[in-house]
Amino acid sequence: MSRPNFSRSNSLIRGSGHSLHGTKRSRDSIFRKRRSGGSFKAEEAVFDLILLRNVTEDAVIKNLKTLFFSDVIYSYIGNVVIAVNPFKELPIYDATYVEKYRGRSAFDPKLQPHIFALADNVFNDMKYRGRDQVVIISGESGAGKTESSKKIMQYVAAVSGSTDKVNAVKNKLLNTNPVLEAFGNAKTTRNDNSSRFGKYMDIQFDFHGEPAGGVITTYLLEKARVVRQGEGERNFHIFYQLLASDKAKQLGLTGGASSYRYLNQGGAEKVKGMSDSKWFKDVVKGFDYIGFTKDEQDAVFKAVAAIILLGEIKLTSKDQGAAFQECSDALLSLLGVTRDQLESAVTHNTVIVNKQQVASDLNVDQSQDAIDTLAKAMYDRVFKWVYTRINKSIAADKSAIKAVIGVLDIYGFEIFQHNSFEQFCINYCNEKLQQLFIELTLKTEQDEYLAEGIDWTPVKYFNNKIICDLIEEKPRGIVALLDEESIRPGDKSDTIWLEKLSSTFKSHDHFKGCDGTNETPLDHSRIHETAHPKCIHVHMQGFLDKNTDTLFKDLARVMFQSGNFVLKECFPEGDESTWLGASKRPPTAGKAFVQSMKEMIELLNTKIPSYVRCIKPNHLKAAKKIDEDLVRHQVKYLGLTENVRVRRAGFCFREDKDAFFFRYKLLSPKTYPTWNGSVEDGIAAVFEALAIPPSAYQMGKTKVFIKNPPTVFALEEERDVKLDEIVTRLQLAWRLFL
Ligand code: AOV
Ligand code: MG
Repeated sequence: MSRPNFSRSNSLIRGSGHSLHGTKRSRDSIFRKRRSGGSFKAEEAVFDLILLRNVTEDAVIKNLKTLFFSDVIYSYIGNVVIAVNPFKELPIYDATYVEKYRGRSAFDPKLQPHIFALADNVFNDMKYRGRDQVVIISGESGAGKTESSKKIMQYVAAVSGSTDKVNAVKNKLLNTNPVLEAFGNAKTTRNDNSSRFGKYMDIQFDFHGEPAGGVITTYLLEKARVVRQGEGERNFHIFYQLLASDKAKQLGLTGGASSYRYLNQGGAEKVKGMSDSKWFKDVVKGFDYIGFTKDEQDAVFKAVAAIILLGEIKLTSKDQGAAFQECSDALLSLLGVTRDQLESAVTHNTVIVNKQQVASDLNVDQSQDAIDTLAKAMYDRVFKWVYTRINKSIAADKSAIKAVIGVLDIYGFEIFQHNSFEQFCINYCNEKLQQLFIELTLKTEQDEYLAEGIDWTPVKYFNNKIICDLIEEKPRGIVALLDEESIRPGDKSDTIWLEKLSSTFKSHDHFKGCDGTNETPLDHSRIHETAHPKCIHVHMQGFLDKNTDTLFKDLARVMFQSGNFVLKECFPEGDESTWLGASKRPPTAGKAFVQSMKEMIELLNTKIPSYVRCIKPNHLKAAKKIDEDLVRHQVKYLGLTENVRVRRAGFCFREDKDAFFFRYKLLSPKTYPTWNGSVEDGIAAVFEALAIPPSAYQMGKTKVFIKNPPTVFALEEERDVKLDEIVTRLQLAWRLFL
């Protein structure tokens, strides 16, 4: 008799009582040891944390650790996959592993936990039930989200069709990764390949369940990095890749990365184990596959090179304002503008007063700021242009799409020495996802109990809504107050805004305003985020500028005048003929980000969610090393122990009545070998035979729900014993017969 085909909703049993080796013998001995209260031993690690005998934080960590040191980096909490970053290549992603997990029942308990199991489950549910899916990947910076998202794409590509047409689509989709990572990722102190943008990608499937295309949505690129990098960090990869390529010289880039101001501030121009020149070739190959023309590629690379050279402009003061002291011809040629056009653009600020253009001079410092602003705006918009162009090439016709698998790979929680507007947004994004996780995990449970007519008392859990509200609430959240100050007429200053924050939230549990002490200096505030045991110091200075994010008209104009068609397309507001018309104030960066998060959550809510929770084992990026405090901290804020408890407080196991009875009917002499009664009565007889009290289970409309794992252990154990007896009896009968 084969194991029942555990469906997605009853997958809580997955890995049930299995040791690392998953054999019957070791399983039995584990149960017995457990029953006799034996201490936690290495070989007792479970694949599904729901099956831990005592759900404590220590037990969760020990279990993760035990598995990790046996190179089992994945485990489950029900249908949630936990992934501990191994920081080394493991031979568990090749074709044989794809075959191992392909088409197996969801999270087959005979197989080690794997992200492929989740991918297979998601793929099949999309293919055979036509339901839109989304895999939500979370965890802190460097925990393995981006790698996980690629494994999912790799699996889906491997198990879907292989006609020429489908292969062409798959090639395009897979090639978006090197391109987007080159433009949107950078080395930070936390991660050598850190995503500096949020990414949501829908893989679209046709009516045969084959990949037909995709659509990428991105969230707030950390553009400040273009002009400033912290110690040990780099600018976006593409800058270094371009410099390491044959193209560099043709574009007038004659120096190495360390000679350019926009690229050398972190003093980490090379990344260990990363070949910039090889990656550049992959970017070009990716562009080719996706369908970028050579002209488009050239225009994009010219824009990237121009940004590097913008950083080399030297200014000098002239009369009341500023002028160029040095500006390379190469830069002018890349931008396709004259020296006068560029000089005038970065040294003036034009405003419209009474339908007239009024230009004022900028001094050297202001002009330098204008150059930096231009560099950031160019990069941000070129990035947008690239992914929009990718979408044009990969998106399938709507009428051809049956269902999608979405993959969300955002930037993880991050806390640096200096946390500015970018970290504020990134951490808020993670708070939103954490909130969604809590809500959806509970909601799914509740919905099923409700649908099945099961009695149950909702379980209390920490809801981080209070932190999200602190940031997003209208009219008195941090972002609303920031906006109020940003658009208020008259002189603005961060100080006024900071004072407003301090007084508004003076008794808020998760906020501490500046008080001039060492703990909270004058330009700081502290926000107690979910991911941090203490408050995060947020350097609020500069928030107003970053929020308003104004681009002087002169800068937009010079870009619109550019001979580089990509840049021209990126700055439509530079068209002077539109300046006198009614102009709407663009939304502030903060408001736009809150809105984009709202839309993201709405989008995720329309799909069947699956979760990957990534854990970073150490900050050294080292293999075979677990920093227990660090892991404990993540287990805490990801709410893993809570998650296990919630699942167990409900019903740890559920199974269709027919399948359940088929599996366990041999446990009662009343129901085995023959039974003519109803399935419900038969199931009751099985429970009775094992002296399992009615309080231990409930009969839903279509499924049996079991409260606690020991009941499932008992059923499985008894079943193994009965099977042994049956086999022994058959062997005996066979011998007698001979
Ligand atoms: P992240 O996406 O979670 O961080 P990544 O997915 O970029 O983190 O992982 C960081 C690094 O860890 C990778 O570059 C790999 O070297 C290693 N790694 C992660 N997962 C695996 C795996 N399954 N097998 C082998 N190595 C792995 V961030 O984008 O910074 O939030 O913002
Ligand atoms: Mg990432």
